[in-house]
Amino acid sequence: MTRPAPIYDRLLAAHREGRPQLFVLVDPDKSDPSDLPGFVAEAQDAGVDGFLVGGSLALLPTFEECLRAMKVTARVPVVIFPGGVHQVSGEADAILFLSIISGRNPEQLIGQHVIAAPMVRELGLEAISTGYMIISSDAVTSTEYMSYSKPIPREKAEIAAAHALAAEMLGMKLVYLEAGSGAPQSVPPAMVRMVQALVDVPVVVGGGIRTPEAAAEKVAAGASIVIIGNHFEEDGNRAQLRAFAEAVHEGRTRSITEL
Ligand code: 1GP
Repeated sequence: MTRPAPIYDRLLAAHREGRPQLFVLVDPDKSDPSDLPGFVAEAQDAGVDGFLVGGSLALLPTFEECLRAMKVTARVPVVIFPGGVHQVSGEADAILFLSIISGRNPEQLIGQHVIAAPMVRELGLEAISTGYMIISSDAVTSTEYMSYSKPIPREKAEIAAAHALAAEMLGMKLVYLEAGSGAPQSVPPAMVRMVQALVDVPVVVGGGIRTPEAAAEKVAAGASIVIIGNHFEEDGNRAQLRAFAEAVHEGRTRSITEL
């Protein structure tokens, strides 16, 4: 039986229609739940297309509280970006069912998923199967350290492309290129370009993106969804939400040489 997948259908429609999306990552450890309804309203008014919620650690027991707070004002999808099975909740619209395919750690490839799957089904949560690849940066990121997963070297675009192809052949619905939260270097556009040229599923790119130009560069290279986390954790940067949304939405129409 095919289960309804409204959030994935929405992402896929945007991908097929050439409408790149900006998603903002909310880390519950760095967020005050009372601030979230206002932040969500501000971000979506600025053109943000959706939110991811999660993080590698859970220092505070506020995960579900954050989800509930976001749903007060959210008109766009609120999707769990799980750091582990402790971040499964029926309060979200969907969950990225992430398999860290760049690594060879069986727990991150299938083990945690076996534990989470019955819970996800019971909660009626839409699971979006995602081939998640960690791409090396200049620093060891939390994602890499916490997952015991080796990253793909950033200059080896063809290795990332082969992983993406395998993920699609295995039936995964998204391919996610992750430089790591706060990474000093984001995913190279040449890698995004090679990956998206090989697969039909939407390509998600995140980690270390700090300027509208960098976001537009990922889209011009073929990213369908760009994720920004750290940058908007500083209140002073929120005024840039609209500039980022516009850069992503218009990124396809620009040539990379203009950036
Ligand atoms: C999501 O981990 C990223 O893919 C977010 O990275 O916090 O560096 O934007 P930043």
